[in-house]
Amino acid sequence: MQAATFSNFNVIESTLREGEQFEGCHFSLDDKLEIAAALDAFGVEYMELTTPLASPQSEATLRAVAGMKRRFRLLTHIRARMDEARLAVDCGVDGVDIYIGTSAYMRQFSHGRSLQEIIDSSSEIVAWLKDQDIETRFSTEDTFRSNLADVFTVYRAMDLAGVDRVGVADTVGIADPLRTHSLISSLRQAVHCDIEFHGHDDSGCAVANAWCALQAGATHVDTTVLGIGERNGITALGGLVARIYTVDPQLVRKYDLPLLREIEDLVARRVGIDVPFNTPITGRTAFHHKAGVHTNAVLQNPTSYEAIDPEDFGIARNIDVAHRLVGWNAVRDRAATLGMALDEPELRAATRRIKALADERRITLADVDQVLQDAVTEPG
Ligand code: HCA
Ligand code: CU
Repeated sequence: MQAATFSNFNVIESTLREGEQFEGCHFSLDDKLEIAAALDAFGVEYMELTTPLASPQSEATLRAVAGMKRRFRLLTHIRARMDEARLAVDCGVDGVDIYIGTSAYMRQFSHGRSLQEIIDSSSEIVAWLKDQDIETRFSTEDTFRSNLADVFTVYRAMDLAGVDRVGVADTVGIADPLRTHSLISSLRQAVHCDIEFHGHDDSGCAVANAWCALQAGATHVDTTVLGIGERNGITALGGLVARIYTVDPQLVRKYDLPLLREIEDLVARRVGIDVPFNTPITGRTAFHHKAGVHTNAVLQNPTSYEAIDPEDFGIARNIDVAHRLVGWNAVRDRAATLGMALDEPELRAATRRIKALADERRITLADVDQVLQDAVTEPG
């Protein structure tokens, strides 16, 4: 097993902030409380909620979650503005995630502030928040399209100003694992505080990038359930858990793993989507074994074709026997499940019959069972 270069990591679950930015998402206050409670039971270390300035419901939610019995630390996501920081603290958060764009795009088309202005106003806010005993994070939106010398100047200044974490954001999903590893490794040398990674999935690298960030020294990763967020979203909680599990299952045992599926189903229902078939761990086909060579090996030892033990997540594997690729070992297993005593020649003959039928038409498990039944009643 590959050794992890880290022994612990923190999830900042942003389904109620980044996830709220997902197309068609319209969480009611009750939905948000239900999702927060589910993620608390799962064991995420942090939850990040939409800024209370966004709307009255956003503020009411933040106050309600702040008052909830919970284990996670509550964060909200604010711009570098004192009025927003004051409101956040008044709502009862444990910490704030401050973000500001440092790329030329953001400086020109968004807030229009210079680097020195960014540093000065943010340092003032951080100093005030520290006085209130509030955990602070400062991130640079669109980090990978920013001038890295500029970004590092800001990170160093914020580290000196006393932030608990600096955040790297791949806002448009252009980073790849090597670039992520390299940037976070350099940042690890440049600051003393913790490092957070937030990555979008536009080019399909969000989980891989988050993993590389952790290996390079990041301490916190932003996730959402099923990866929902702006456009096609960010690092998925389940995807990250799967990635880390394959390195060392102990690293994710701090979470209540069998709850993952329930939480994904809940969020999928609330935002009106299906859980995609190829979702790691919980996707409908994640533990579906089909080809004869595979099923034969899996029936003897599941790890031969499984990187993850589905039982750890309360999920059952599926050995598919109703198709032309079926092997006689899988047919024997099915016969045993049905309590039918057939010898090897009978099982091999039944397998040939199943393959022939499957070549004629799409067959089901009932067809397989019928072939086996016939083999029992008409031996030879
Ligand atoms: C956005 C902001 C953000 C912020 C990430 C962060 C991004 O919604 O545009 O605070 O680190 O992707 O840059 O989600
Ligand atoms: Cu984002």
